[in-house]
Amino acid sequence: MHSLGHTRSARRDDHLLHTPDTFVRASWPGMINAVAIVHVSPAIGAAFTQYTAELGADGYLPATSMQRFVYVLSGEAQVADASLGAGGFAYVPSGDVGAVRTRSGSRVAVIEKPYVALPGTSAPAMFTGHEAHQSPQPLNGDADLEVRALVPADASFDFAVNTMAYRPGAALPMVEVHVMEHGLLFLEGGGIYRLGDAWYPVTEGDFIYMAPWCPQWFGALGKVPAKYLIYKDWNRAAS
Ligand code: UGY
Ligand code: MN
Repeated sequence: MHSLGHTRSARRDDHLLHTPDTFVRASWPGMINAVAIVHVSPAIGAAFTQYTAELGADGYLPATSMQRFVYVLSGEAQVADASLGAGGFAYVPSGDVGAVRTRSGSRVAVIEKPYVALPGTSAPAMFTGHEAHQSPQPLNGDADLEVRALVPADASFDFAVNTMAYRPGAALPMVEVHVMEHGLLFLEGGGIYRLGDAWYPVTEGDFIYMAPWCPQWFGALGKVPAKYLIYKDWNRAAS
């Protein structure tokens, strides 16, 4: 049905809510049977890029010169010699073999960022994993809010990617205001997200960008758990 000009998408100085009804798909040079929805990039002032790539049969997303994190949302995908199903993920360092291939089709969340070296440590190597195999940690002792770290707690990494799962009724214990920026993709369920001075109903498929110091809070609503994938810059001094 026609939207009659209405959408939940909203762009403010310190945040962006990007809902599926407003997604615009484009194919870039080098992509084969694939399109991307860019959710956030340096064009909005972010220090990273995040997009959803939708690959059809025999689809292909070329490698990039930046470090890349790939999370499979659905279907199957290959990164280097690793085969990933839904919930699988891969980290590929800068300038490495980060192309994504699929035989039968796949939807993948992709995060890219120029690597910031840390003197005394060497850049991380490629690794893969599966979200379900990462051990859940309660946030501040709250068993209703589980965090799974998908990137190792190792200072050589300059970003973190976590999933956060909220049982119905669970909420962040405080309004956070911090220097790190976030890219957030809703995987399941929904609730109310506070961003800046606005409160938004949010649900599966929505994307949120939070700029540095964007006030943020979330409470899960409904009968099923809410889960999101969240990126933040990490392990480097603010400068
Ligand atoms: O890691 C975080 O900063 C996380 N707690 N933020 C969020 O969920 N909005
Ligand atoms: Mn936060």
